[in-house]
Amino acid sequence: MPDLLQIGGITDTMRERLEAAFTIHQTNRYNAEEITHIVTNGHDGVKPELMASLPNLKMISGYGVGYDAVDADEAARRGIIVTHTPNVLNEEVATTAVLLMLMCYREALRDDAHARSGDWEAKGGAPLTRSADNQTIGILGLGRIGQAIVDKLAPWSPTILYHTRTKKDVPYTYYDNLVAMAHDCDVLVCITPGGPSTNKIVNAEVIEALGPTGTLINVARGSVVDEAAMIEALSTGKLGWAGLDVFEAEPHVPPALRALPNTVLLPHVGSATVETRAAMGALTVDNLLQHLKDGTVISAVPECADL
Ligand code: A2R
Repeated sequence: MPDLLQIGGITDTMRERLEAAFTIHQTNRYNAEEITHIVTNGHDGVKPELMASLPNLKMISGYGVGYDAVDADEAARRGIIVTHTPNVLNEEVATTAVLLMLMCYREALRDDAHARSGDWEAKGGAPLTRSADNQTIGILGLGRIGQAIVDKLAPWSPTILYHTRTKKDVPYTYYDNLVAMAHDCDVLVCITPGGPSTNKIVNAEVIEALGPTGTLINVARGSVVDEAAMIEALSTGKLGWAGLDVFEAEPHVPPALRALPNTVLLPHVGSATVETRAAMGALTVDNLLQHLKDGTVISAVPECADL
């Protein structure tokens, strides 16, 4: 049986299906010459030195849509096919984005603490919050998930703005300038890929343009936002609220951020439901098994589409 290197965890269902077709090796014990396939995830990816050390690698199957932790250009150059799991997580990540936005607007954490602590009975009702209806929402990265977020927001009657590198054929207002869009919106939702082209694209200038009544939602990658600038702005009132599922050096969450009441912090759970993770696991394995069968895959990353 061909040899598969497993990086990070896999579910029991994935293991059962993979064991029927591959000999599975863990990262601490394998023969580099023998490895032809890798299964990994968006966080761990494949380190450049590891990829370079595997002369017979043919395919990398990633569990997750983001593949910034794999050098896909180098893989394509070597004829190694990289796959990911687009689409099957669109709705879940969109739900997470909407959840974070609603929790910021309606102060769900503060009010939960108010009810739970007994303060309601002892001190009276909670202060008013802000309505999430009729807001202007800027989407940074209007791809598969960005569009799902827009669709899921419809009941709150938003005005949608978006910023991408190329204008799309959509009925929303396009901004080629991110600072200008941040200035014009109430909520900025980050849902681009990670990697060098989006590194700290949400910088101090963008954050300050979003402003004291603005809300920053990040369900993309921690690298997309200048975290230090965001913390400074949230601490000094230059930015209103932040709802974050991703962090620059996750799982580390800076103590200064943890202490801020105007934030909602989630431990990178955008796609983390039983149903969606099962679908992602199935596609991750389907890609590997199809490659074994006929050399093709279901969902190659764009860099490897022509291999
Ligand atoms: O820039 P375009 O026209 O290629 O549009 C893509 C946009 N995008 C960017 N926007 C601004 N500046 C950039 N440097 C930049 N790079 C890419 O992000 C496109 O509208 C969107 C990505 O959409 P999809 O490729 O369909 O990705 P999907 O499935 O929505 O997932 C997005 C990311 C993943 O890579 C994970 O990191 C995260 O969501 O969970």
